[in-house]
Amino acid sequence: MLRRIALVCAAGIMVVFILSACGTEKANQEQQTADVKLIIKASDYKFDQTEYRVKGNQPIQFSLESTGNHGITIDKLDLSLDPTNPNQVITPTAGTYTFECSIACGLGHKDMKATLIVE
Ligand SMILES: [Cu+2]
Repeated sequence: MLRRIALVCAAGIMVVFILSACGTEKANQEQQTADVKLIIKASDYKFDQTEYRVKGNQPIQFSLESTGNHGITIDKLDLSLDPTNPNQVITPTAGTYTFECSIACGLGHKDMKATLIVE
């Protein structure tokens, strides 16, 4: 009887290990890097540029360097950055994408806007 309980426990522990291994793999995929990088700096209450330009149709690593709690979301590009997930690699298609801070960060929040131009 005791042996059976030990076996069931061991099986349960194995399942937990396998599940956590899957989670780690997913997290690693989100931490991709690319040769071409675009760093967007955010602070209270602005981005460091009003306009960012990149050449499209290549993998680009977008990095958010944020002083304070600010984020960027561009739905059309599936891009979503915030202080807990500051890096993402995407291959953007040409276009002009306006974005604003995606986190309600304070009084100047509504002024935090910029444009990404993908050539
Ligand atoms: Cu904000």
